[in-house]
Amino acid sequence: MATALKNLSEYDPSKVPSAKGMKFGVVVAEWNEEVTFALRDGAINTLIKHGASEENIVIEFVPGTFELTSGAKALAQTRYFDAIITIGCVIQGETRHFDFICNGVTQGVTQLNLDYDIPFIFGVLTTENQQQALDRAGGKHGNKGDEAAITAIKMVDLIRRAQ
Ligand code: DLZ
Repeated sequence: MATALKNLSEYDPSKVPSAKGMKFGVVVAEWNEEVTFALRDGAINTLIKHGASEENIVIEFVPGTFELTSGAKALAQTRYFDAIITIGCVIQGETRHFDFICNGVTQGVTQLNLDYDIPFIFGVLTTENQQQALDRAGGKHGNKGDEAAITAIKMVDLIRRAQ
């Protein structure tokens, strides 16, 4: 379903396992911080709402979405976290930078999911303009940070059950 038709903050709480005791790394891009900080807040509030404790959530910042891969990798190498959430926002401009950054972070996060035995969650908005991003950062389409947090909890639970 296209996000224009979906509210990113709507989910069935009965299908969300407890996040008690889970440890999360959250890597946040500083580019478009009006959007990414709102995504970060959504993710953290949702993790806590489902039982994670504040001391088990570590937040780190990177300059832009392109750096999310190396930031997430640095956190993964500590072997401390059960999941790492990447948060960024790429707004389509007039240059091809948009495609390069989107391709780079998508491939980077995908590769991390293959290289490590923890999930890396893609909390990255890729939009045509800032309004579309704000609509998905706590606006009329909900908050992609909430969706990223729920995905992280579900993936940690799945991996634990599969072991
Ligand atoms: C350079 C750039 C541009 C044009 N646009 C964005 C953007 O919309 N969102 C974002 O997170 N970062 C952007 N960046 C910065 C790159 O992600 C990166 O930080 C720089 O290219 C340095 O590697």
